[in-house]
Amino acid sequence: MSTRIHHPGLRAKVMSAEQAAAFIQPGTTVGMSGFTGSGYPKAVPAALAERITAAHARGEQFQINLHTGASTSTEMDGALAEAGGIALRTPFQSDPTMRKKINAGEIEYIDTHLSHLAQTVWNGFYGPMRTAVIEVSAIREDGTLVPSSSVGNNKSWLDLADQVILEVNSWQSEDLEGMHDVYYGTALPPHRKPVLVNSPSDRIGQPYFECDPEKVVAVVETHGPDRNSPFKPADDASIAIAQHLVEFFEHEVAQGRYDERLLPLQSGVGNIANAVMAELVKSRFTGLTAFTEVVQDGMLDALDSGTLAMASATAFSLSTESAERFNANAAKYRDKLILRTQEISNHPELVRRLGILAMNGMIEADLYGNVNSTHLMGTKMMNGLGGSGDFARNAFTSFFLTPSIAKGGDISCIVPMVSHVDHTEHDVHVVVTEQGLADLRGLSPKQRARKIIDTCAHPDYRDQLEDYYQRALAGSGGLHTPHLIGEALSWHQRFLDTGTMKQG
Ligand code: 0RQ
Repeated sequence: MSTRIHHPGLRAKVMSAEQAAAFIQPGTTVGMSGFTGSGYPKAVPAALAERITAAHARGEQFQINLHTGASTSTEMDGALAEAGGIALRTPFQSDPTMRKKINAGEIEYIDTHLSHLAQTVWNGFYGPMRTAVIEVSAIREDGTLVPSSSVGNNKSWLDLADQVILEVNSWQSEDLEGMHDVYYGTALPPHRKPVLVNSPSDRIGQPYFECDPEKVVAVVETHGPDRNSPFKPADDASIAIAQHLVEFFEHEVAQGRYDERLLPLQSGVGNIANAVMAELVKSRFTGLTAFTEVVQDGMLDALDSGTLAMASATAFSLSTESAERFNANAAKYRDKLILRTQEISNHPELVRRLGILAMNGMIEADLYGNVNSTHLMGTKMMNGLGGSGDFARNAFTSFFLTPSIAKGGDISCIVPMVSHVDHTEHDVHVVVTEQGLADLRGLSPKQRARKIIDTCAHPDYRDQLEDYYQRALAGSGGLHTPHLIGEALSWHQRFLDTGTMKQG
């Protein structure tokens, strides 16, 4: 038995994943750990998926509603979706099987701001939470829990659930202990108090989760890695986008709007986010901070080089190589990393106070700067908006980043009208593609359109956009935000009909 379970009463509850999964009942709501592929339970979801499959084979109904922090992995979201075990999923996923089932109408999916989910569950909108299944890296003698590689919504799920299943994962570094900051000061209105984080490095909570040992029905020992997506070298478009950003940072420093250490950075997940950190490492900037959701490979590199002095987040999302590097050196990062609950890592009050530079990926933007982060051709869910909205609305500067084209050039990521809106023009300050950076601050809608066409659109689509815009100026009902309403979504329809947005 693992030496990581120090509480005798909880040690007595160690059992197999199959035995633990038997506590989960059909039709109930389960809160599991997991955020961008880290800190999700490694064994119980698979055992539950098997149990569900067996129940379905006997002709019995068995589905659960599943809440997490954010995305998990094939072993969890993938296995449960494959088994047909999910009725409702929230707040974020990025699993191919689950995505397929959501888009086939088989799973109800509620795409919600990541900082909002805990309070909506506390408020009862999702009904009672029967079970929490939470990965931790150790159980202390007094029954408090050392979180693992993500904190996410675990504090709320542990508090809210009637019964708790713990997975103790010995793959997670023991040196994670001390890195977390679990805040117990959140309350519902009218009892809310200011959240007193005045700098990304401020600690306001405690390093452990509280959990009544009486509520724990099972403890499962595991030794399994996080999702650890393979490292992809940055492509040319990502590098160009990152270079535009670093140039812009220099410009803002020269204007006196950012100081030499810029402002705390938030950066989304993926290739572009890694490329931005890589360009910053090459730049003259040093001693920066991050107040973000996720620590990716690029941030770890930036911490190593001194480009970043510290980072506050709620989770890791590392490649296999970087996860190994982190696990071998975790103690070294303890005073440079803080992992908080996602209510706090993404807190609008803190994003506004700290003056965050928020950089997020997108699917498409339109002429006026409205942004679609989630829906392909307006109807197919990709992942979810995740934390992008938590940050964009309150950021000091809100950047949205994308290559100017997708699918080998058959899709323009700059379109007349976005086919779904996640971030309105009011929350989008700067749009960046590999073609250039459009600073939209202080511009009217028509000035924004001019800037976006000239700066961000791919040359293959620039004339087509210009043609639409000129005809909208001539034929629009109103000239505040000119549009040809019957034609505004025709680019998407053309792609669906012919496989390309290009006019014949
Ligand atoms: O599909 O792989 O089938 O070709 O969309 O596109 O270029 O690989 O982009 O991995 O950077 O993801 C917005 C999805 C971008 C991501 C999004 C197709 C394209 C490809 C992916 P294929 P790329 P990325 C912090 C903040 C929301 C959550 C967020 C995201 C696939 O950034 O999920 O910001 N953001 N969280 O071909 C149709 C277009 C398209 C398109 C690209 N215009 N139309 N398809 N694609 N543009 C993290 C968290 O909150 C957890």
